[in-house]
Amino acid sequence: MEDSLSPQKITDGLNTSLIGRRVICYPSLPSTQQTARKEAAQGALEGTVIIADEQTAGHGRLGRAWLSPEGSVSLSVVLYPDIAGLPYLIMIASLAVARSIEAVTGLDALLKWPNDVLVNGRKVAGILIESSMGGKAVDYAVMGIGININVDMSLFPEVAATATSLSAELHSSVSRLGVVRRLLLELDDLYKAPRQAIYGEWRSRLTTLGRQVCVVSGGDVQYGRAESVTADGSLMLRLDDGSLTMILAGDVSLRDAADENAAR
Ligand code: BT5
Repeated sequence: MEDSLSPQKITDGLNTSLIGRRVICYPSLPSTQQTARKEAAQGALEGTVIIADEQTAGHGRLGRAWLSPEGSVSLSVVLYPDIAGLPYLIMIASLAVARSIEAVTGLDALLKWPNDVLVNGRKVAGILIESSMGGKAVDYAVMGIGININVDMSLFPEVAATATSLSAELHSSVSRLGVVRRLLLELDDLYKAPRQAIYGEWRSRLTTLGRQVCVVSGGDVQYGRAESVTADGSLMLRLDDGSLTMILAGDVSLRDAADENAAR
């Protein structure tokens, strides 16, 4: 029997200072991002969390679809960071997801730059940071997190080869409530942590560094070695001609160069 989520069950005894001060649960939404953005535009309390049991129009970057069937968790958090804090949101979200997966399931979670969380080499969670700017200040940011928990991703041909879920990796069902509660705790902890520490932990968990990768941006493909990441979250790619180029997270896909060559 699928464990149900409610604001009361999620927040009961949860000692967070900011994240989850208000939690709103929906059985189904087009996208929690959309609802959270609306809340933020109306000045919602910082740390407000919008959660849906399923999304009918979940999305990733560049308008890509994000599958969020029943058994997954989709949530968005309303935040009002300063502008210097924006690049850290992707790091905070990724680390919080990885730490929560490890704490609740014991599975190892690795990060693939810029925004994937992997278990045994497959994508188990995705993160989307959206923000609204008013001149040089941040009006609001919305941190979206989708985690495949008790879902059979092999039923979805478009991602069957690359996606997994916690239940598939663990061979048993996982408490969605447990994952959500732990996630809010980790987010609360990381949102207050020194930025240098966040950057250091994020970098150390990136499975991407040192690998030959292929960066796809629009129709453009670049091959190189993922050398490092900067504190603003950009990837430094050493191209085959020896030059170093900086790649911003927003508009690229990253693939293993070996897989890409095999597919050609
Ligand atoms: C992401 O985008 O990975 C960000 C996903 C963010 C989803 C959350 S859920 C809560 C909030 N509400 C939303 O509407 N969105 C956020 P991107 O890097 O663009 O990756 C998208 C790609 O991941 C797709 O093109 C598929 O290949 C793959 N994909 C789609 N659904 C998946 C799933 N459930 N599990 C694993 N891979 C998936």
